[in-house]
Amino acid sequence: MEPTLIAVLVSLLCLVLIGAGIVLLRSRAAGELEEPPSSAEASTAPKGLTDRFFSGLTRSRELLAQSLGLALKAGGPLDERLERLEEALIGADVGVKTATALVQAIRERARPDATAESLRQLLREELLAAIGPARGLNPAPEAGPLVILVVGVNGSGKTTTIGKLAHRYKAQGRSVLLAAGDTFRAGAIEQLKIWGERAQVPVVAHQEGADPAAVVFDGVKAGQARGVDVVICDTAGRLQAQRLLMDELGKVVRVLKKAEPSAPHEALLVLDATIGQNALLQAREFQSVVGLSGVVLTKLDGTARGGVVVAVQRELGLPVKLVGLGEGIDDLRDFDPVAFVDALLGEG
Ligand SMILES: Nc1nc2c(ncn2[C@@H]2O[C@H](COP(=O)(O)OP(=O)(O)OP(=O)(O)O)[C@@H](O)[C@H]2O)c(=O)[nH]1
Ligand SMILES: [Mg+2]
Repeated sequence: MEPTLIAVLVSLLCLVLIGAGIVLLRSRAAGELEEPPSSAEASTAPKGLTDRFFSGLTRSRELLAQSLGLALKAGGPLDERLERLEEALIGADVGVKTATALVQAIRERARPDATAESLRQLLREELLAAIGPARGLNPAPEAGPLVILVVGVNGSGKTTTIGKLAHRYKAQGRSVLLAAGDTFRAGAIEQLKIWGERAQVPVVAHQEGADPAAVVFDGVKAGQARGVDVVICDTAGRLQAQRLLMDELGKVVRVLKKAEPSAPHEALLVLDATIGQNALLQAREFQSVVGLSGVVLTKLDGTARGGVVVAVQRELGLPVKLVGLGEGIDDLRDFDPVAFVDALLGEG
């Protein structure tokens, strides 16, 4: 065979091989694009805050909607309609005292022939007045770190909230330090350290069984020494009836004040939104021992009994400052009274 012919055949062969390669690569790429997204990707789709309030409060809203619809729409004397409204509010975990006060306020403003819509509007206004304006977390003091103490009964979501809060402050460019004040429950220190890693913030911890007051003292001192912006102190879950543990919490606060007299600048009670009226009892006891500055309402994404928010704010004067809408690090939001009331009344 002529050498030129061989050269032509070899070049032809190369061209065919290159062409086949390109076709193969293209079809692979197309195949990859056509693959469905993995479940992990699918589950990270963002969801609007109002939507999440709305779905979190489904149970409360449904309870309220059934009886509220009846109470508002049915004919008959205004007094009878308002009585039914009061029952509906109690059924939605608003609490007897608060329901009575709300209905009394509506009675004073409603016309005898009030339409269902005007009663609903009055209820919306009175609920918003009872809850009060949105209240964010307290600002940092003039000098030294903002010290946040987190308390509540077992499993209410304290440690998870601390992890989320640390992440939020970090995202705002603030430096954070966590103090592992739950030395009581096995595994609690490790759990906080895991949240510290996730949020990429340091954790000050002693051994299990150590004095929690000493841990938070060291946490605040370390925060001051390192020039940290925010120190968040975890504490062990305790029932409000456990006297010894409640006394221990009193000591934690006294010792915190030795480290920094103006601390804690924020004392947050973490309440599980699924427990309803029991939240009021808890709040009262913790309030008397700690002097709370606000409430974090967790698990509002579950089968929440959200009406209790109104009672906590009105009867204890404690603002709900934050809400937990899931177990993830981003699932913490400022409490928005308007979104909340509209979700409760079904106006999402
Ligand atoms: N769905 C949902 N689950 C939450 C939320 N916050 C916390 N949890 C879950 O509630 C459980 C208890 O949370 P923790 O943060 O350990 O509660 P804790 O108050 O620190 O508990 P103790 O330290 O044992 O008193 C965990 O399974 C959390 O994932 C929330 O907003 N929504
Ligand atoms: Mg905990």
